[in-house]
Amino acid sequence: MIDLKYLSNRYMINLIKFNKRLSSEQKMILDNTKKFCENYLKPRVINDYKNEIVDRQIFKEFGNMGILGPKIKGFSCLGESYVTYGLIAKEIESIDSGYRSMFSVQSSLVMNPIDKYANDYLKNKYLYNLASGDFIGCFGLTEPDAGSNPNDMKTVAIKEKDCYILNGSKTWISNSPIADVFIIWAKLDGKVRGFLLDRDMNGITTPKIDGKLSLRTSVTGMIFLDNVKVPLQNILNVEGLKGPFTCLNDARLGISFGAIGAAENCLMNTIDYVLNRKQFNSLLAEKQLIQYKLADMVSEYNLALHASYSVAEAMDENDFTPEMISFVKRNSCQKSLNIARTCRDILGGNGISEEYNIFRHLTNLETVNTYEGTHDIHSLILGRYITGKMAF
Ligand code: TGC
Ligand code: FAD
Repeated sequence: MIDLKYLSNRYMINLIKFNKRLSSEQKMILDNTKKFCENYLKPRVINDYKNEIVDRQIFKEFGNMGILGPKIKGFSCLGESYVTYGLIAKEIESIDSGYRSMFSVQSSLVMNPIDKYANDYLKNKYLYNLASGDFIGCFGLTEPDAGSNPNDMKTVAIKEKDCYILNGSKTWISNSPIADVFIIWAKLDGKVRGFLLDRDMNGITTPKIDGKLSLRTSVTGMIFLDNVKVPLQNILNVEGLKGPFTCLNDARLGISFGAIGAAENCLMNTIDYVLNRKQFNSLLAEKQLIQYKLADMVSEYNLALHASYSVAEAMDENDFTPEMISFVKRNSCQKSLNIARTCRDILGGNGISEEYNIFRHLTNLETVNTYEGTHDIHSLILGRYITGKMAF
């Protein structure tokens, strides 16, 4: 019997339901993901966040469920659609954005470029172990002096007779301190190229970035590359910025669903709260101002979810443009941040307590709004699409 609870919540926040459009296979995957999130991630999240605990076992559990690299065909992966990928991300991020980061970096930014651009030897060597969660991967694009403009990267690769030599540094890299596999973007003869590095190679150091007040369940670090010798076969078969950006297209779609998951959790907790909290002799749920805010938030939640769903469908049909993805990444992050802020306000003092989860989602969403292209960078991508003029 298929449990459809993941789409029909206790409170009626899903105004337009799309469960009829999902296959029974998709419903089963999502139902299992929801159960895993409730039973495994939810009980640990407050402690993980408070103490910045990042547990490799979480990757293994994702692997046991079979959800890592869900778009990839073969290599023990699901071979599922973008819609399924997005809905899995939404479920995970309804618990915490950091857990979704672990899932999406591994899936979209590490397994995906290996599947798309690596040779068979590398695919066989790494994809099974990444799918099972035995290996953890990271994606090194951002540098200390090249964030929004990765084309300005300083990391270089030089070709020698029997290897490439890589030098440079990357910063703000999810998973880098615990990674076994590194997808590194570097310039070779002035052109951006991707390289697969292994923890065993000499010259790689990956210090953790301390003092993060957001995304504390996911570890972030730097990567220093000091004359790292990389075998010739470890170069990816793609040239230019379209290499990293074709991977980022998938990851940004995941974020557009994930952020809505965080907003959904804030909304559910807030509705629960106003149905129990009395002020001035009646429930907060009976106040017109509260209902007005709920109506606004539920509208934005539904609009964002359906826009993301439509873009995922377009990607499944291979009939999309990157601007569609910028539109939903930007919209979902901004609207979810606004929802989290309003929910925090509705809970009054309790809104800042860890017990209600909302403040944690709010601080996480500040990161989600920034990484994989900031809100304003996506505005400029859309502005270029609308006017044909570059304003970067
Ligand atoms: P531009 O001239 O626009 O493009 C250069 C080449 O790249 C191609 N391209 C794309 N291809 C596919 N999909 C996309 N979305 C693409 N965007 C660009 C383009 O077609 C062109 O190809 P070709 O063959 O003609 O050379 O490049 P630009 O230098 O003007 O860049 C513009 C800009 C600002 C849009 C770009 O730099 C950008 O998006 N910057 C944002 C940086 C960013 O998103 N960084 C992400 C780092 S990774 C990360 O944050 C992971 S967090 C993960 C987690 O923990 O969950
Ligand atoms: P900057 O580029 O310096 O931007 C600062 C501000 O200036 C922003 O508001 C931006 O919108 C604005 N701005 C920039 N250019 C313009 C312009 N032309 N016009 C107007 N305004 C502009 N990167 C990876 O490669 N891999 C990862 O795994 C990864 N994980 C991350 C995890 C976390 C927790 C965080 C916080 C970041 C992560 N990043 C990762 C890096 C992330 O992608 C960058 O932080 C992001 O792209 C922005 O770059 P920046 O921080 O250098 O900001």
